[in-house]
Amino acid sequence: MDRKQLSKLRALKIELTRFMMLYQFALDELNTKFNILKQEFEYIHDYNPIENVTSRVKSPESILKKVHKKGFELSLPSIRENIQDIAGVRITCSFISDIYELKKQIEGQQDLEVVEIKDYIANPKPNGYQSLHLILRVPVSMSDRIERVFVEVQIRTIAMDFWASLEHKIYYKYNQEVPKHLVAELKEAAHSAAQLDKKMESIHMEMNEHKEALERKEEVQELVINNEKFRLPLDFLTTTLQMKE
Ligand code: 0O2
Repeated sequence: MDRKQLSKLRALKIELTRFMMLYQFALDELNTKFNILKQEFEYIHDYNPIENVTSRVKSPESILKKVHKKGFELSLPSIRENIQDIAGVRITCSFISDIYELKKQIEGQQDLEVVEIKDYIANPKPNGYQSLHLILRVPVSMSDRIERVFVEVQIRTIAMDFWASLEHKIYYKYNQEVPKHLVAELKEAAHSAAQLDKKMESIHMEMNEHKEALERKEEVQELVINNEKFRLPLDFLTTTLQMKE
């Protein structure tokens, strides 16, 4: 290899590294955002809808595989535009309602652009796969410009995640040709996971209602003044008793 070719290769390596770095920066931005959301929500509502967050940048091999599979042009601009899950975040929540609460919070972030939403919870895939996918454009501030980078965010319950990771392992173990009986069993398992999610959600809601009722009860105090019974909020009593004459 002559010097000219070598320096061309070096330039290509730098370009590719910079390309991949952008996706890691976008993930860093999002991870910070989710961390803030998590802590703020916990502080205000004494509750946290996010159980766990993981992220990854797709390997160059997987990117190339996808480019060939989908028949896209093999160039950086084409990859940047067409492969929208090079950077991926996976979030698990305890309850389905948490997933939609989180979606609302993401949509409310001024600097994030929600490009596409795929709701595989409302419309599960034929194999039973359930998850909420958001394709976002995340602004990344570089020294000389702002890049808007695609990131795929998958939000699902712990039960959905349990199912998806086993299904993924089976799919690869059988080299994508899963025996029919396993396909059927997986579908049944997906149904059971969905039932479990529904049950947990209803228990969670009942617990919340009970908690709210308890709080309401605690807030009201009965007071007898001149043989007359008053039911007064605790707040009112506290502030009244603290009033100076
Ligand atoms: P990996 O290794 O997780 O990144 P496409 O992205 O074009 O192949 P589509 O329809 O555009 O497919 O996107 P979709 O359906 O939103 O799926 C993208 C990702 O969702 C997949 O990425 C998986 O991570 C996950 N996913 C989708 N369907 C299934 C499924 O049936 N089972 C499991 N376990 N995961 C699924 P990758 O690139 O395929 O894989």
